[in-house]
Amino acid sequence: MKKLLIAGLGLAALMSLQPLMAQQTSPKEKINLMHGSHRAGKRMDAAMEKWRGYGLGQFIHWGLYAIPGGEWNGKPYNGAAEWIRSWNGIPNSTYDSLIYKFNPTAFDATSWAKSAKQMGAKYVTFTTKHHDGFCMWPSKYSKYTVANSPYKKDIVKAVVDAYDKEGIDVILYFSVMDWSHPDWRYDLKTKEDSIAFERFKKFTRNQLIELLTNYPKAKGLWFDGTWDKSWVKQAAFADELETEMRKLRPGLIIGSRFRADENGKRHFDSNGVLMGDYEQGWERKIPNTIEDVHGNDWDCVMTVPENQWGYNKAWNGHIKTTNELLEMTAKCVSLGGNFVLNFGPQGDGAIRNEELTLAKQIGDWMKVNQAAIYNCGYAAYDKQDWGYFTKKNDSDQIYMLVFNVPVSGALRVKTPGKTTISKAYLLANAQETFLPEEISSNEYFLHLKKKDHQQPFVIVLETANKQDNNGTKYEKAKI
Ligand code: 2OX
Repeated sequence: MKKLLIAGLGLAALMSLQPLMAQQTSPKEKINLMHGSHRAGKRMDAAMEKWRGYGLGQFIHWGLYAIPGGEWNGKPYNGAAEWIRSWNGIPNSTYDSLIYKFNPTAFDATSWAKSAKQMGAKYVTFTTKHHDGFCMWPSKYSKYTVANSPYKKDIVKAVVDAYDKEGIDVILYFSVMDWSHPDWRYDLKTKEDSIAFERFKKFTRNQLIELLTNYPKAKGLWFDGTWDKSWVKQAAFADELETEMRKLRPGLIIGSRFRADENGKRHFDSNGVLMGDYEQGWERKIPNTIEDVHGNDWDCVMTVPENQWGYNKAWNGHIKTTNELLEMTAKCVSLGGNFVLNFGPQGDGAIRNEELTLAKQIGDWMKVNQAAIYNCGYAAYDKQDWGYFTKKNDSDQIYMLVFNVPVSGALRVKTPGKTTISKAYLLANAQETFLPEEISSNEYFLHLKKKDHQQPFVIVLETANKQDNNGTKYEKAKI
């Protein structure tokens, strides 16, 4: 009997080891996960199709940190302006008393939304609560909110309503990490930490349900501050909360930064499958090839200076130009992603002139060339040095976004498979056509008449399917 029991235990132990051993010998073997990804492949519902077609978005970082604007008592803080509370040069309570100075007399959500619309942004991601914990809406779960500032009014509501009115979708940014909450922990080392963090989890859940309930027009949530061990350990809780939020708001869009699986894997679960609706790892960086995005949806969030999200008076170092930002937009769309440009409004609520000018210039280009950005994605044409190809979703229309004109004035195009070019013309002026010179099988030159261009431009390619012919004049060399 005892022997049998031991043998049984041995077998059970062996069986419980099996998945691990299987994984070691064959990494493709799927592990059973309780809190991994809930889906394989892209979401294909209307809300996500719309998100996929946005192309260009706006990010706004606005909170108490905009008041000091990257300096304290005349001393510059060298980190990102929105991180100034973490600087040991300022006591936390001194920073938190900025709430009494929050009275943005120049704040006008409608003028922000009009500027975003003019730029061509199809969505905005707005900081409802950054790491400092200050809530831009009158949360009933916190005293550290706009309601207790001299301004008093609900900023999130003003932003959601104004952007919605302009036809721009709103995504709510929410930092799980909350420096001002007494129950926030970076890790759970003691029993007290765990008890405090249980309260913090309830608070986080309450705030998220509150946001989704108060602002039903918001299309999604953009999570941040989810990298600390304390939160990474909450796989079951976060999974349940995600399910609850999705039930409350069908179609809700959540990125890959919200939760970890039970092994602490973030963004991609232990089987390498994306968690959430799109990959949220492209912060201030852009993928180089289509392989880098693993067939997933994604967006790239980008700052104008190197790493400043909240308002910083001193924009040091390289400031990205309009053409650079347009090129980033083109590159992102060509690899199936959206490009989201960050704005950091001032403490008084006005957007700085440099940003307004960028928005205007991007918008001027978008007005002429938007067809190559909206509802476009990966074209599956070989990348060429002159720029980027995009393809209209659910159509064969191809766009060539030209950023670098070669000295020869000849733009190389390699068409895939049986595709031929039937028509090529300038998007800005359809009368300006190109006669493609066929230089090889599936390979063409488009010869530009003009080589000096101040701005990137777009050429539209209409394509057709090649008839099967027997043999070709372009024989490959036998080697
Ligand atoms: C970077 C290194 C270590 C710990 C945290 C960061 N971090 C935090 N980087 N970016 C952030 C926040 N995400 C951006 C979208 C901003 O909100 C920035 O403050």
